[in-house]
Amino acid sequence: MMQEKPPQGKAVCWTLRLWSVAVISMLLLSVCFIASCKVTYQFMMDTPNRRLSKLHTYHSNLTCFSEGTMVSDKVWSCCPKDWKPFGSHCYFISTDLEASWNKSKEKCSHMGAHLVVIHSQEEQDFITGILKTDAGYFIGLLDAGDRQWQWIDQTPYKKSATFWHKGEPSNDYEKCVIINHRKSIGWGWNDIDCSDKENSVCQMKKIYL
Ligand code: MMA
Repeated sequence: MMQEKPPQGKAVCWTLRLWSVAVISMLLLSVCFIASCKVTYQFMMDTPNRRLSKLHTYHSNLTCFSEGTMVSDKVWSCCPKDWKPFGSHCYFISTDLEASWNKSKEKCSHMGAHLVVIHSQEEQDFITGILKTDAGYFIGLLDAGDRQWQWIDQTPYKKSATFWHKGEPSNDYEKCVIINHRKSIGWGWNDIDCSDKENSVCQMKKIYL
């Protein structure tokens, strides 16, 4: 006659099973944790390099600057040769061929950049400091319809950080924006026809090494 296992044996069996599940779960979690650390590390190490090699297809020369005052927090930031560094960005004044807003936008993106986006008085002053007073320069600001101004990089348009000339924006059909200099008034923005041919300013993030 078969003898039934004592209930104690059953309990031991269940405890063993539970422990196995716990250990396997812990092992799986550890593997996931190590894998995610590895992916994060590779992403952090790789991002500047990937950007660098992508930018290398447009720009054969970079100029790098050492930033930071302490030896411990010194980093190198780079801009393509002939681009001007300011804050965390590089700027390029495109004057070779005056072009429509769309063409100007394309020219910037062919250099891994976008039309300039201006968010502060300091940035506005830096940019106007490197422009000629007798020309107009497209910036990355566009009327998306009904005078809804939109920056090309999708950052919010803040009215408090705009530099319109007095009386501008002026005409509903003028949907693109230039920076220009008005005699005895100074620098400011003017909305114009997007098909007008103008110079432009491109901007990209600095490359940190
Ligand atoms: C031009 C054109 C407009 C601007 C006015 C200002 C005549 O139109 O640049 O965009 O508002 O000048 O006088």
